[in-house]
Amino acid sequence: MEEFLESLFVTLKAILLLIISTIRNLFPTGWLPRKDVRGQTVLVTGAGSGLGRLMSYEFGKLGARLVLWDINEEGNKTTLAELESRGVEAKAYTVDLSDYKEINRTADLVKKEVGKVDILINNAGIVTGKKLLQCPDELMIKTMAVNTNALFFTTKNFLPAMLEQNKGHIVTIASMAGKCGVAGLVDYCASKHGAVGFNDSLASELYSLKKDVKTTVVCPIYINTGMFDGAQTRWPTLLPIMEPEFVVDCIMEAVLTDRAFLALPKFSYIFMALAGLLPTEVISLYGDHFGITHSMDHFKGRQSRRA
Ligand SMILES: NC(=O)c1ccc[n+]([C@@H]2O[C@H](COP(=O)([O-])OP(=O)(O)OC[C@H]3O[C@@H](n4cnc5c(N)ncnc54)[C@H](O)[C@@H]3O)[C@@H](O)[C@H]2O)c1
Ligand SMILES: *[C@@H]1O[C@H](CO)[C@@H](O)[C@H](O)[C@H]1NC(C)=O
Ligand SMILES: *[C@@H]1O[C@H](CO)[C@@H](O)[C@H](O)[C@H]1NC(C)=O
Ligand SMILES: CC(=O)N[C@H]1CO[C@H](CO)[C@@H](O)[C@@H]1O
Repeated sequence: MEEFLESLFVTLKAILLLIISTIRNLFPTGWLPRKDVRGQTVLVTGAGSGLGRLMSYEFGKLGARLVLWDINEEGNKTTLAELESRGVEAKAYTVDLSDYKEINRTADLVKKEVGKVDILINNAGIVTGKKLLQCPDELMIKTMAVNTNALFFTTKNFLPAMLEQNKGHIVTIASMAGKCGVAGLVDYCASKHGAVGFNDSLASELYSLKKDVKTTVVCPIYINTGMFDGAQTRWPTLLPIMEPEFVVDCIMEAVLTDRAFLALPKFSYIFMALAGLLPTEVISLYGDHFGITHSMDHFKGRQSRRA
């Protein structure tokens, strides 16, 4: 009897949560209250370009203090100069995220010079864009180091203070490549699946610790930042190459409303639901049909720096 009642109670609670999260996922969420980040410290990796730079600007507008990490010194300077011209408090560090010792050294510097971090945004990422047999060993190892392993070490450094104050947020910019496989993206997909797995386990650990540290994982398809130049889909109306400003708006909304998972565009939710049900042959058929299988055939990658 006790077992039955307890299961019934959990099921009712589950149904309620399901309704809430469906509403959050499928409807515009502009009405949800957003958290206040004024005076909070936000660390963004890969802040010297693309999404990282735009997210830094957005957090700056909201009154946060920024810590910018990038391997690219020039990019770091541009983001920093722009923030400073807007009167935002910011500090930039040059760091190679593929070197975990360097992550530790830089994290120690940040703790000394800036203090604790309230929101950690693991955003930096790289892509090789070559098929398995053409992909140089060193580049594959580097992809895993930057896109997956770095998550361990940045988080290990900044999570303890969050746990201590029972408040904080770890954001992981993964990709839809963390939810499916694409020809020409072997190392990238493996690394982004790693990032998604990292998010899930971390969230589970935080849940079991009953700590109020939030996690958000973001899984977009192609974005027009330059990183994936040359990649294309067959029907851009259904699967568009998204503009970075749009993606960053959605990410800001997700982070500020403590949403655990964001997939972009919305069509991706349907894809994921179907992918969980359909056999591989059917998925491959549709992958071909929508041009996903060949989306990397004309990949050029970053040729020039763009915001
Ligand atoms: N552009 C897309 O189509 C797309 C799609 C889905 C997910 N994403 C993900 O979004 C994130 C941001 O991508 P973006 O499009 O803004 O790319 P981007 O190339 O514009 O920015 C990535 C930044 O990371 C930095 N970086 C690279 N290696 C580094 C290292 N070893 N150490 C420190 N910094 C390093 C780069 O210098 C660059 O400033 C990445 O994780 C990417 O995988 C991008
Ligand atoms: C890096 O820092 C983390 C967190 O403080 C620590 O657990 C880890 O042992 C450090 N690794 C190295 C090589 O210093
Ligand atoms: C990330 O973790 C949260 C919490 O467990 C989960 O709700 C979310 O679905 C996870 N994201 C992905 C992409 O699996
Ligand atoms: C060390 C490094 O490259 N980071 C630089 C980022 O830009 C600022 C401002 O120009 C420099 O002071 C940092 O040294």
